[in-house]
Amino acid sequence: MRGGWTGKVLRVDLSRKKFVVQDLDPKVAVDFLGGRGLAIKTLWEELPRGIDPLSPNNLLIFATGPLTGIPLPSSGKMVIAAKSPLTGGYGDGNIGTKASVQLKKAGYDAVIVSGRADEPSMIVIDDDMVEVKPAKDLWGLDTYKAQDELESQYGKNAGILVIGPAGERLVKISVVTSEKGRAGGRPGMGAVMGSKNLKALVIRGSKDIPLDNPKEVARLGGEAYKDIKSKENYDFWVRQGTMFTVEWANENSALPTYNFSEGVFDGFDKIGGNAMEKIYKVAQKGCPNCNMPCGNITEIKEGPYQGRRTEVDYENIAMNGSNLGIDNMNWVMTLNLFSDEMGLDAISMGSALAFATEAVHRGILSKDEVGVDLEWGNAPAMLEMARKIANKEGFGAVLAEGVAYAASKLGNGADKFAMHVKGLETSAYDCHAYIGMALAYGTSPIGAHHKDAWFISIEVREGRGVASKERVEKLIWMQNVRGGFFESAVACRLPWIELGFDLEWYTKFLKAATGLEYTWDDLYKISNRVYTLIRAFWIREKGGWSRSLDYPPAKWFEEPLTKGPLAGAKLDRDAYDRMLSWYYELRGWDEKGIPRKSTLRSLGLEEVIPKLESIVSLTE
Ligand code: PTT
Ligand code: SF4
Repeated sequence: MRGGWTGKVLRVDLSRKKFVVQDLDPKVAVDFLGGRGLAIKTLWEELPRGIDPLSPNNLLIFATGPLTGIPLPSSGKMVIAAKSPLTGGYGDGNIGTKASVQLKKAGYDAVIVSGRADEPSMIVIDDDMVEVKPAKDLWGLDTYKAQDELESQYGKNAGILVIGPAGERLVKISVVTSEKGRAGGRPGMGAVMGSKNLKALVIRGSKDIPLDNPKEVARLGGEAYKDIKSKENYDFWVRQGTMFTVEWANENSALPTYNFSEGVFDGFDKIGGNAMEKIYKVAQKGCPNCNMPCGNITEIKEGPYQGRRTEVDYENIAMNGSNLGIDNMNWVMTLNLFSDEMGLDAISMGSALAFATEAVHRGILSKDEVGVDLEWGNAPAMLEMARKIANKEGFGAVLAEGVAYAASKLGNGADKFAMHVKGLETSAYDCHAYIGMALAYGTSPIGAHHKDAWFISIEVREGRGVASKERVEKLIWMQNVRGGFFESAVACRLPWIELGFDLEWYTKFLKAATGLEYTWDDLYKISNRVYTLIRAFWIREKGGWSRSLDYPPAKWFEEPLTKGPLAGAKLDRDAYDRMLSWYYELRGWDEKGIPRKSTLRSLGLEEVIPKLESIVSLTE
């Protein structure tokens, strides 16, 4: 390998406290790039079918890609992947952290963790020295305290990944965190880490990342950073980051409100980007190698966390603000900080709290049963309920399994307002009026996450309510760029999305780093390969497939918006079904959503055919 990749993968077996360094198969690198691609290839090949995701058999993968860590824009990201305990399918998340850069500098493209330590432990990687160390003193600490403790031992430049008490207790909506305010792995990656008795990874590297043409990387990097800074929207982006989306979503009737019952919220401006910037923001933070930092550090001015600082993003604020009927920003920030400290996914936590509140309103659940006065807007009660989730206490233990499980426990039609796809809670875009975004959630390869396709942006720009094949083609293009390319090359997608940084830069970056001349057609093929292999993994783990697994929540079809300019809007089932059929056709999957043999062959995945054929019948 000429550069970009280090060509090495570190394997750590926690059960035996042993590690081994393996070569990265160059063909896998070229055909799957890294990150999500490498993760799904590994999980498909190595994970025994049907394993319990919280058993030592699961593999927890921390994977970079050929662009990660090198001095090019926003390259400080990492993918964390495993079989998900929340969904039972493929799960991953993307985190911006020094750990990604340090890992490459230590000489590894990925760390693959197997087994389970017999006591709370951490993995310390110092270039070629790898140790599994006891971490009893860290166990039980929240993620902020654990981060502080590890920084004091290993220095501020060390890459640190930690779980909080939620991950330790195997709460299925828990994430892996870094640097107080970065979080990744929504589909329960924190619980997988907890199940391995692994509190933290500490990574320090001192090597040069191999590059095919270092001079060209430096030249391109210089130009690209300049280009990003010259973009029209740059200043506003750095001031507000993702937080401007609160106002934007409200204006477009997409701000999740009262458990996604409405798309507009009366108090939106109190929790929006403008209020954040003027009243609460005190500092700015970014991921490594990024010159458009979007981390908004804010200060909580009242309530139990008065004086504390927290990093806010749109998703967290919408899910724990309007979606819970809370318009007091101090309390929304409090919930945000709580989720970070505990290592709970802020999106799923907001969804679980909203689900329980709606269940109380519908008379399916009583306040006595939950032991908390759950009411829209009652922020202290929401915080109390969140505590119960993190501690798996009372009804909190049910919500800790995710809203799909909670709905199955409650029965009485609760599944109609459990806002998830495939078990992963929907992120913060109401889809009553956005059929394309609903399809993006429905077909996202990890469950209802916007990361693969923020399709609502196209619907707002080019018109709502269009259920055409062209739109589905665009959706697949978007998924391939975001969920295929960015998740596998592993770089932040926001320069492209938010500032219009041209995609053509990335083929140049790849050439300078790896020496390989990828075209965008090559990269789309890699994305198709990754998506199709992920689909094969789901089918294998679920023992079959049904179209219903690719459907958004029933509420959006059945209960129209009642407020705002789009009152009356709801999704149309026939139109959704048509779009889903086009989606399958364009991906080369059959009418049930199962990849065709011809597709598997054309993507170089023929070895998948016999395995899948032993589970479902495949069409040519
Ligand atoms: C991501 C999801 C998101 S997406 C947000 S806010 W967003 C939530 N953040 C959480 C958080 O914070 N704390 C917490 N306890 N839970 C949280 N859950 C939610 O997790 C994030 C940025 C953002 S901010 C986005 S859109 C972009 N996401 C990228 C992506 O997915 N891929 C990629 N190549 N580049 C991306 N760039 C942007 O990164 P998940 P981060 Mg996150 C505190 O992890 O599992 O992917 O879910 O990673 O470092 O915090 O950066 O409005
Ligand atoms: Fe990180 Fe934001 Fe920069 Fe992306 S734009 S690399 S999320 S700071």
